[in-house]
Amino acid sequence: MAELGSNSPSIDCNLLVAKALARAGVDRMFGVVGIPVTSLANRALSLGIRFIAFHNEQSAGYAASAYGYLTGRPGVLLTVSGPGCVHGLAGLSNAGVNAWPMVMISGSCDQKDFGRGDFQELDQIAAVKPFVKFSVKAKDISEIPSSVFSVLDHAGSGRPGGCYLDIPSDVLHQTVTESEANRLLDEAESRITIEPIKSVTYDEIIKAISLIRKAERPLIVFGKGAAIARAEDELKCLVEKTGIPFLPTPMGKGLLPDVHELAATAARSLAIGKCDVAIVVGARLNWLLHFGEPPKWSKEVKFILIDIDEDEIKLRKPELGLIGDAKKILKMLNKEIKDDPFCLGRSHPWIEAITNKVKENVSRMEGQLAKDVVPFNFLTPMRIIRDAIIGLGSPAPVVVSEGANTMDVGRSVLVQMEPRTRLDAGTWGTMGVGLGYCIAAAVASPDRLVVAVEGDSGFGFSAMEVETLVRYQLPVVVIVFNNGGVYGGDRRNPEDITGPYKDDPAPTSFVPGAAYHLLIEAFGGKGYLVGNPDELKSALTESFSARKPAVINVTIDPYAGAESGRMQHKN
Ligand SMILES: Cc1ncc(C[n+]2csc(CCOP(=O)(O)OP(=O)(O)O)c2C)c(N)n1
Ligand SMILES: *[C@@H]1O[C@H](CO)[C@@H](O)[C@H](O)[C@H]1NC(C)=O
Ligand SMILES: CC(=O)N[C@H]1CO[C@H](CO)[C@@H](O)[C@@H]1O
Ligand SMILES: [Mg+2]
Repeated sequence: MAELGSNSPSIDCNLLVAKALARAGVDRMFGVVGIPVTSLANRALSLGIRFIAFHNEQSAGYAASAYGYLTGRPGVLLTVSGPGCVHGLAGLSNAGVNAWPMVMISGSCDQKDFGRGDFQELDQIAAVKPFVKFSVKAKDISEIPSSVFSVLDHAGSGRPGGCYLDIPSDVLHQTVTESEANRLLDEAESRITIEPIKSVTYDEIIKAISLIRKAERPLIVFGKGAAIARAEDELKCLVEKTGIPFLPTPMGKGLLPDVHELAATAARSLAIGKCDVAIVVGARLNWLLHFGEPPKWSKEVKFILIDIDEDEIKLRKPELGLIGDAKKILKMLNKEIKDDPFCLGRSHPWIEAITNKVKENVSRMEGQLAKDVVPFNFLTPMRIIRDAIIGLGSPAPVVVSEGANTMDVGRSVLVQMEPRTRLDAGTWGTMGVGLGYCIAAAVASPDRLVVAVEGDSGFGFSAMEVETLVRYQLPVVVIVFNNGGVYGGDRRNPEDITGPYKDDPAPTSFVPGAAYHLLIEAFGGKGYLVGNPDELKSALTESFSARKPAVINVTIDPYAGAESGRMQHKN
């Protein structure tokens, strides 16, 4: 409250939140405005924080999580109370499960009316609980600066994840004198809350090196934890010093170029099935890596796990766990290896086996890719897209991908040359991340084009955000693999379908021939409809050089793929 006679003018809480965010280094926000957060968005804008306004908090939340991943600093989502907060949980949970730094800020109902059925009333602190590392409610304007700094600190420290800040609408309406605001901001800024990251000991490094030296068939595996630690230079150094082949997880792709001579991606089954020591950097031994267990992995394999999270090490019980920042640990390893050089070399039987397998797989794949199949299967258009992307050179575009067949085929065919240039359905296999990720990537890396390769079902989850692309004129080209539904056409045996609704469309089917390219034209973007190689090539050439929002609707044979993509055993 501005005191009578005080010569310090007062500022409102919206401005104080914006000031705290700006001081803490926040430069972008994603969200949907409404009661009680519209002024907050405008205050942030006026302080130089770009506010990207979405249609749905779910997409905005996915954008905030990916922005956190791409920049290494928490992405911020702003939502209204009640349903806005609930929609935002999608992004918050996505941040948690992928270990990306993100903060959701939601307005909430008036504190004195809580429990009486106030407008958009929800116990938001309880709602976010399963999805966050840390949450705080600012019960008074004086708590704003410290709350803002602490949610951001928690989101980014240790294993990154989602955090939540709740600001009741009555607090948003409070004011404070400018001098008091500055005092609170200074105090919050000076309070260091980040817990120091543990560092590994020299003995642990020596133990790791001795395990690696004794290995006959070593393998380096890395994931998006290594990507967020920006460990690419250290990984390159380790791989090249030791001559050990490497296998990235889907989003680890690009930390080292896919075309590197020690890339074992095309010999994945052999590499994980036969390796005796696996150095796993910033990747969890979860379902994506078959839990590190037989039959995919050998019974004898010894894991050296490098992870920021002690709990991850406790859970997996590796031969050796190195807890800490991947970049720092790899630096230490590389330093000791330098004084003690060893390198497998190309004629080492393990390297030869991997290299031969890679050649075999690649030439089989290239044989299939070389054919022009029309109506399109998945491979022909994917090859054309791959070549168009390679043709762009550096800086490479960010590739966003979701879908079942479309994402699986894209992961094998598209080539990643630079770190953090692939965003896909991630640890949860989440559909609906597409447009949010596109927008985050365009905003995080303005020099890069963004190319999304999406199944028609995957695309549909967030398709309305094509308007957001047009509104902000973002350089995003969305390519929709249109096979008429989830996994494509109706594959059911007609005899199995009975009952009063047997004539309904299959649960996997969408309207055949959906004109997705017209969707973006409704907002003034550019749409293309393509059904053969020449049409696709010309649409890619034109849209890649225009660097304007576009949707390319690619007609795919509805029976080209497989149900559940590569996860049929689980469906
Ligand atoms: C949030 C969410 N809902 C549902 C699913 C189940 N699901 C897996 S893939 C998929 C869509 C596959 O169809 P499409 O994107 O068209 O890819 P296609 O196989 O046809 O190329 C769905 C709905 C999911 N993974 N995530
Ligand atoms: C062949 O290569 C692709 C990627 O290029 C990979 O996904 C697949 O697992 C490889 N096959 C084997 C048997 O390793
Ligand atoms: C409007 C239009 O021509 N839509 C096409 C989009 O893709 C579908 C399905 O693959 C085609 O059948 C349609 O003709
Ligand atoms: Mg589909």
